[in-house]
Amino acid sequence: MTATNVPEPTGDQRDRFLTTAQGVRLPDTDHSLKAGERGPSLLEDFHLREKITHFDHERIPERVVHARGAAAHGVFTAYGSAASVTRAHFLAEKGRETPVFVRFSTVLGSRGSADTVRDTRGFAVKFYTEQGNFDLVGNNIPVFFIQDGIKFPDVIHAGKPQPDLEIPQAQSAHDTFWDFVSLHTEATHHVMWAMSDRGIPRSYRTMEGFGVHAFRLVDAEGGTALVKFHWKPVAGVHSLVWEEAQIAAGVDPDFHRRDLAEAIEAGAFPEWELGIQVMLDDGTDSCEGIDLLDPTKIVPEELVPVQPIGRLRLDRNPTSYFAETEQVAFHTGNLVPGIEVTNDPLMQARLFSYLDTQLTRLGGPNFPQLPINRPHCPVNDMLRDGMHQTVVHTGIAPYRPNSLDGGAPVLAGAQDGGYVQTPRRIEGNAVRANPASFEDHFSQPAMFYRSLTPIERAHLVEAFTFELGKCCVQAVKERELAVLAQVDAELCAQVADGLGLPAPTGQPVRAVPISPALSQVVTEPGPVAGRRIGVVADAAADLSGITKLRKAVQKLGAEVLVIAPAGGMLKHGRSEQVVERTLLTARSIEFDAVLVAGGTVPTRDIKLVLLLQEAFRHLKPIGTWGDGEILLEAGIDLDAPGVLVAGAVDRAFTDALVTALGLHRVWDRAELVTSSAVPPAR
Ligand code: HDE
Repeated sequence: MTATNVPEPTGDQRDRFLTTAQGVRLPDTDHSLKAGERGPSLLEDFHLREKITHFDHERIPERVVHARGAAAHGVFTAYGSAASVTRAHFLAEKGRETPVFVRFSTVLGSRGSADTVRDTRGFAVKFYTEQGNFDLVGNNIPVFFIQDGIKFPDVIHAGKPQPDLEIPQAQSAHDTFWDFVSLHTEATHHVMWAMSDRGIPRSYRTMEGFGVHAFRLVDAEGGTALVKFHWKPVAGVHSLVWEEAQIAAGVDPDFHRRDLAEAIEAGAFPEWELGIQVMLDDGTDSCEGIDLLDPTKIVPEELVPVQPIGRLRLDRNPTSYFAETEQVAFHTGNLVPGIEVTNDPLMQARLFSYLDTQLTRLGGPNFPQLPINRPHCPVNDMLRDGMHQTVVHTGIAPYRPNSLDGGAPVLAGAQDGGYVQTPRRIEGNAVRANPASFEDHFSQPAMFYRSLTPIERAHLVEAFTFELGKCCVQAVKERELAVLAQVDAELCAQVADGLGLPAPTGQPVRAVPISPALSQVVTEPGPVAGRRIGVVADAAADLSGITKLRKAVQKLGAEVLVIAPAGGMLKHGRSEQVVERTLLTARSIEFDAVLVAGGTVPTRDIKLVLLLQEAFRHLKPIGTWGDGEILLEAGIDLDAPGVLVAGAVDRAFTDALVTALGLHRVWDRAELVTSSAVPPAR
């Protein structure tokens, strides 16, 4: 019951009677009230007017950035290892479980845009802690385009579709974006990440997340440390290849959204470890010469290791996209005792923006009362009235001090869990200026490029060449080449080659330390939980072999999906298989590996050829048991790396498959299929 003593609406569409919003039961919702069967509609039809009026206002403004998103509920469990640096209960208390809601997003596209475009991804986590909500509103890229929040409208206006025709949608491959970033060279580091494989993640489940800014953590004794937050996916860090991303944008624009929901549905709960890099808070706001207030810089993990402090698990899909994923309102200013901000000028502007944006997006100041935004601890503010106020407050003195409500509510000092800011000395002249330490825009981009493996560098070169190749203004291309010439001569030369332009000579960064943690290519196989293996079969195929394979990989959390020429069931002897996909409904992008079941009758069906050839080009494990004839027919070289051929589904076959899946891609095949030259290893 609420304070007005009426039942809370259940919102359950399965309740028995259809009613109006006023609770009046309805006998008919299919015909408007008319003056006679063939007559005009009557204005007095309150049901018609209510239904249409509400429909007219069903949409709310989409987010100005990060409009396209997908979310899930979960739980965060603290390891307790953060107790030495923070008094925040949800991080410090070993084993404490905190409910969370996590929303992933792209930045540039509209709400209906495709998931797999090349872009930065948002990674926003709302922790409903017992001390109030803490929001870690991060990205999958650890640096940002700008050093000062006042430039945010500029970079976003440049990246969004161009204002004359509103194209291209959800793309940075156009003149205005490259015009801006080539002039605004502090963007270079972020651009390098976006052009790398990080710009096209395989799945939200295989993305790292970063808090980007340095935060100040405060321990129980008031001691402080500067930290950077990292989310490390348990499934490993993996990306799509560019052609897959492009195919998915057309074939399945919901690729990431579907993947997240289906993994949770299947019980393969996505998990991340939360880690922190802990740096001394010695008054310099820097670490080994790296300015911690500059959000275009990282602190290499080799310099300051990431220490794990807890684990996030997503285990429940939203039940209402609108009520939860759309209405959730993150705010960088949602902080709890033990977590404070720094002077990073990007972070400072964000502290204003996130509250402000909700006023128009969610229609007024009471959005924290929406169920998805409500803290899971008692709230007793003195905020009153406003549009969509849903709390019926009691008491008569919403002010302090008061005597009429007995002086309540009282204030909480630090000992009572109050958010008491650590005193921080701030002085200086009011200036519009950056510190000199913000001026180096090229060393870390060079470190990033040179820390990648040859195939990752080839992908990055191809991405730059693609994006600049989509620009029409010659001067823009030339200016970006001049920027790349300041980073790395090889990178600049290769992109210039692809564009058919001369490579300018700049002053490329000389020696930089390499950070192997920046590469995604793994040499040891990782977990395969949540991976999908497509198995092509027909009625003549060895169906019991499929069952064997399924049993072997299911133990590890991977899934087998049977693909056949037509839907229904496959039957062979006493074996049966349900057809989960047909050659018409399946596309290679859905699978991490594609196999052909032994005995399947060779066919030249172009859809099968395409399926196998795409999987081959996208460096996925491919295989068959039996004579391999069907792969040969599709033009697959049986001796190429990552092509598994065996007599039957046995232990050696499934082991080889699991190892190949665990390495994510058959990198050794890259040289056979990549369109741009793979630069030599350094
Ligand atoms: Fe955001 N950002 N941002 N941002 N941001 C928004 O807030 C903004 C920045 C990030 O799933 C908006 O509620 C400014 C950095 C994510 O709901 C808005 C600046 C990082 C999300 C906004 C930044 C982010 C947002 C749009 C520069 C990574 C999606 C709707 C000072 C660390 C959250 C909304 C969700 C959303 C403003 C820079 C991440 C307009 C002014 C840096 C993940 O308030």
